[in-house]
This record gives sequence, structure tokens and C-alpha cells, in this order.
Amino acid sequence: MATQQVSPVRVEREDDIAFVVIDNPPVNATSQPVREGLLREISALADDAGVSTIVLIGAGKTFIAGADIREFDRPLRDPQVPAIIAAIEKCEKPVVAAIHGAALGGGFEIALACDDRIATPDAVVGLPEVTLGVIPGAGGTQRLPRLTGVATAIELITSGRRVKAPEAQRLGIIDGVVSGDIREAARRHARHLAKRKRRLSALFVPVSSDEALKKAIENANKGARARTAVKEAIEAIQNSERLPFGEACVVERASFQRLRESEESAALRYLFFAEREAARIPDIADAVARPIAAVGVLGAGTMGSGIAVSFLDAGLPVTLIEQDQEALDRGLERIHGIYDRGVQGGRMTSQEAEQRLHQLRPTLDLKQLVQSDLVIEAVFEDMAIKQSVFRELDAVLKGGAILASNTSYLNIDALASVTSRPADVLGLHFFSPANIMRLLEVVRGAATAGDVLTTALAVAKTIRKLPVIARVGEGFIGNRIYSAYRIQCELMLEEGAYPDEVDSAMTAFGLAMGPFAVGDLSGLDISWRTRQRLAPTRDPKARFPQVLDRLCEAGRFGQKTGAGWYRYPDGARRGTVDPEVNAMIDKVSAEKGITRRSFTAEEIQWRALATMINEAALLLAEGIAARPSDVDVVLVNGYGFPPQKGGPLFWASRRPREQVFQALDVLAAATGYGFQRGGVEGVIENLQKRE
Ligand code: 3H9
Repeated sequence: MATQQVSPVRVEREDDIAFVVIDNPPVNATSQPVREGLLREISALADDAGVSTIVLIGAGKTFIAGADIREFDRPLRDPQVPAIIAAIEKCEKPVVAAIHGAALGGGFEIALACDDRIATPDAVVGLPEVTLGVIPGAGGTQRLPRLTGVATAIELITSGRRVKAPEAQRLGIIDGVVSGDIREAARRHARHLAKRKRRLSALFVPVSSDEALKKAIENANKGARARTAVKEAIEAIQNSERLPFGEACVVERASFQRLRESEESAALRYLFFAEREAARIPDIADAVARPIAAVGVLGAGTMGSGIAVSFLDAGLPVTLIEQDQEALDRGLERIHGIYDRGVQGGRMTSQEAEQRLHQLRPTLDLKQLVQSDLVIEAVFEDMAIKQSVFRELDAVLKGGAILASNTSYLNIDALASVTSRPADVLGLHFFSPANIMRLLEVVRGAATAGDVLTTALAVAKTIRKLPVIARVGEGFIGNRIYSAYRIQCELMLEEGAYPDEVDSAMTAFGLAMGPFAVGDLSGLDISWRTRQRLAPTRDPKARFPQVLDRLCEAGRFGQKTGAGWYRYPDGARRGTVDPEVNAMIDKVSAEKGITRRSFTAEEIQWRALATMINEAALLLAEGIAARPSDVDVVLVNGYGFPPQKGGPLFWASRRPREQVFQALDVLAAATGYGFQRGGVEGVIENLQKRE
């Protein structure tokens, strides 16, 4: 017997008010059956003499999160959202959007087609399409400016910002903030509407000042994640003043459809799902998180201070420990500085800053950690020092407390082994600045318990980080790939390239910074120390670049010493090419008997990317990362890889196979003895299968 499909859209009547309920878990996305149901019900209610007002409302935790982006890989099936919107506008009865949770993208466009929008105080509204590489495709670029003016619409649409209900009301994009039950509030609201229709399509666009418009466009183009979508969004929004409404909607829709099929949008959608998948660990799905009510941070340096701020921002009390008063004072100064800048920059009120600082307990006494449920160590990156800290912590902490290390390279199992609680030990690798960067590598040791990992994932959510699980291995996921990439870039220097050529090739590809500028910013001494630590295990017959050692031997540690790969005269933040470094590079080439040759930007890019791809395949085979998409999430969110390219593995999966394999051959030949080739073919196939 055929089972009848239940529609995700139903109508519930209360006297002459009809509630159209969208019930499509988890987020009420406008999948095809939702679109079909909405069109059917709205058209029927428009002709129903017993109905005076229609209320659109979401079941579950949200209104409508937008289009179902899983459908974007294929041609969209009818009916489309613009048809629903046309039905709402055609209907002579008032239609109210009753918003709780989120009204985003196509969901907010449907709300904008309604005659009134009310929302609960914690609801968010917005048009985040550009963050997915598209522009609003159902009139959002035309209706929003009719409420806010073009300048504000550009700000909102090109940032994709989610606006909380009270601000949305101030901006005039919703009509009321209501407390209590949303359905009850909608019922009350509907009673007052009589027969009022208010079609935004019929309004004029309020004038924005030239200055506001110029500023909005300038800001939009600054550091945009998806440049093509931002450019087209600005055009479309400006059309609201240039073209008749209907014509502008046709142009908007065409741009949306074109962008939907672009590689840039596919990459951003891939990352959207990859980021959510990264936090899933199949073999511990049932583990229950331990409660975390108090946190300890050991070490008040740059990392420790940033980590402390991440927890304070989430409202958790933090005990901050240092060895001596001077170091503790410096840490406190750093933390106060972060909050002072937050207040000055308008990101929080001074009262909020005070509340957060009130939760900070600085002390020199390790015993003060006895009540902490989670302690994160952020001391000097040295195994012996960290092991001794772990021994001391183990003796002080209560049973069940979790002990985490913020190490960026070291072996978590070796740290766990010096404690009596290896199952409660894991790595929490934050990225600098720790209070800002979203990425968090959660390092699973051989003995780490399932509920400890689940707790780490829950903590990550509380402090609004993006967790990716890694297994133990030198540099985990990110630093392992980044080290291989940097070393390969240094080998190119010895063969004939110069630092500025490599850096500009990589920024032209889309990386936020080139490897040498990054090195100077983070300090070359860190890599130098790591290299010294690993030297005994390195095969002397394998190629290894030498220039970095020479720079460090000459005291050039990067920006902080005024010189590294570049020169930084008078505390400059941007380096200038230093002929002395180029001469050092030439000398190393000569010593090694290498005849220098020139490199094209494309050659540099392919070799660098092939290195990342190959190293990723190796670490996937070792089980350091669970999925190819986890690698991409790490590189995009922690290492400045351009999100619109999806990460090195997604990017490779979209290139012709022969080109990728040829680049791997070039890499293998250039690296020579000891080169290990990863199973890139399998990784790419795995990714292509997902699509
Ligand atoms: C658009 O609308 C274009 C239009 O202009 C075109 C014309 C019509 N589709 O984030 P969560 C899944 S573009 C499919 O963990 P939260 C998500 O993968 C769209 N699936 O929950 C996850 O699945 P799983 C514009 C989606 O409570 C589950 O839902 N809209 C979609 O932390 C829970 O998600 C957006 O960009 C989707 N659109 O946050 C909004 N959204 O459990 C994107 C979510 O299998 N969504 N899923 O991993 C969000 O921002 C958040 O999901 C939201 C809830 C704030 C709604």
C-alpha cells in the first residue's frame, strides 16, 4: 500500500485567523514540498471567505532558515519562492510573518513579502546569501532597500549579518518585538490589522546620502568572503532605485541562478556543511558531556590571555594562573586591553566589560584550581615544562576535572602519560588571537574518554568556536600541513624564487598572507626551535631548506626584531624586501650547487598547493583527520585559505585530474629523496562522491 506523504505545511484555524504552519525540521528550510505546500495553502486561503487574516509561523525552534541549500547543486524544482511571494502579494487579505528563532535568506524574503512582521526578542533576521556565494533570489535586494534605503541594505546584505529583533525594529525591517508565546502574540496582532495590506513592492526607496552610500560600498568590498556575490549584490540593490520593481527582480533572479551554479558558491556551501560535520564523532555519539561551570587557564601569555577571554565572554568564571606576579600583571594588562578596545570599538558596553572581568580570578596559587572542571595549560611550548605542569595539575585537580593542553605540535599522549588520569586529558589547540579565531583543534589522545571529547565539543559551542577533531601527530592537522607547505616554499627559494615572489603568488591565489609574511608575523624562532627539536629524527639524505636557520642565527626573528624574511624599519607592520636576505638566499643556493632559475606565479601556486594536498592525503591515511572536509575546514578557518575556494582538497577535486597529478609529479621530483606520496586519488574521489 502506498503511504501518503504528509505535507510539511498545514493550516490551523482559529476563528477567522488562519495559521499557516511550516513544519520541516530541523530548520524549516523551504525545500520543494514546503514551497508546494505554501503556495497551495496561501492560494486557497486567499479565496476563503471565512478567513480575514493569514499568519505564517514556524513549528519547532525557528521560523524559516531560508532555501534548502542541499537543493542548490541541481536545477531547482517548481514552484519557486518568487511564486509564493507573488501569491502573498496578490492575496487581498493581510498576511503576518510571526518570527521566532531565525528568518534568514528566502525565509526573510517571504517575511518581507508579508504585510507585517513581528518577532520575539531573541529572533534574528537577515539575508546571509552572500556568505554562500549567491545573492538573495526572491526580491530581498528590492524589498529591503524600500524599508532601509540603499546604503543600509548594502551593509546588511553584503555582510550577511544576522540582526537581532530589537535592532531590526529600530531599522524598520520588522514592525514589532513581542514577548511571550509567538502564536499568542500573532493572534493579538492579527486582530488589529483589519484589512490592511502593505506591499513593500509598491513603496519608494528612501534616499541614502552619497556619503553613506560610498561608505557602505567601500566597507562591502573590504575583505569580502565571496567577492563576486558581493559585487553582484551591490548592483542588484542599486537597481532598486534604477529599475522598475518587476524588472529589477528579474535581474536579481538571473544573478542568483548564475551564482548558484558557480564554483565559489559550491565551495561555500560545501564549507557550510563541512563545518557542521566536523564536530561529529561517530564512535562517541552516545557519550554525555560533563558539566563545566568553572575553568582554569594556566599561563597568562598571549595565548593564555586570549583563551581566558573566550571563556569570560561566554560568562564562565576563569581562574588565571601565572608563576610570578610580574607575568600575571602583564596578562591582566593584556586582558584589560582586549576589553578596553572592545568598549572603544562599540562591540560591548563598559558595563558588559566589567561584568566579564568580574568573573576573572587571577592568582599565583595553583591550589585555587581545585574547583575547576576544565583546566587549559598554555605555558611555554616545551615537552619537559609541560609535563612538569601536568604532574602538578594532576595532583591539585579534583577527580573528573579535564586537563587540556593548548600545544600546537606536541604529543598529547606523552603529556597524558605523566598524569594519573590519561582518560581526562586532551588537546585544545586555539589559534591566535584566541578570543577571535573561531577554529579549535580538539586533539584526541589514545586514552581520551568519549565523554571528555563530548564535553570539549559542548565547551566549543559555548565559547562559539568551531571544533575539528584531530588525532595525535606532530602539528595535528593544521600545523602539519602548514609546515610542509612552508618548507616547500623555502625549497623554492633555494631553487630561484625570492620571498616576495612566493608571497605575492600565494596572495594572488587568495590566501590572506603569504608564508613568509606569516612567518615574520608569528616569529621565526618558533619554527627554528621546532626544527632543532626534530633535527635528530630527520634523514640527513633528504633535502631540507637552510635559509631560515641563517636568518635566526643572525637574530632575525621577524617583525618583533625589526627583521626576518623582510625588513621592518621603525616598527613598520608591512615588510619591505631586504637585499641582504636575497643575498643570503643566493649564497645558500650556491653552497648547495643549485643553479637558480625563475618561477612563474602559477608554478609557485601549484607546487605549494600540491604540497598541502599531498600532506593532507598522508595525514588522512594515518587517521590524524577523520575526513577530507575536516582538513579544508582547518585550512580555511585557521590558516587564511580563501573560503571561496573551499579549502585545498575541495579546490583540487574541482581541477582536471591530470593537472593535479602532474603537479604532484613535479613536487615529487623537486623534493627528491624521501618524498612520500599520499593517496590523493582516493581523497579526491571521496570528495567528489559527496557532491
Ligand atoms: C537562500 O535562502 C537563498 C534565497 O534567497 C533564494 C531564493 C529563495 N539548508 O546550524 P545548525 C541544517 S540561501 C539545508 O547546526 P543551529 C544543518 O546542516 C539560505 N540545511 O543549527 C544542520 O543539519 P545537521 C540562507 C540546513 O540551531 C541542521 O540544519 N540561509 C540549512 O545552530 C541544524 O543546523 C542561511 O544561510 C539550510 N538553509 O542554527 C541560514 N540551514 O543536523 C543557514 C541549516 O544534519 N542556517 N541546515 O548537521 C543557519 O544559519 C543555522 O542553521 C540556523 C540554526 C541559525 C538557522
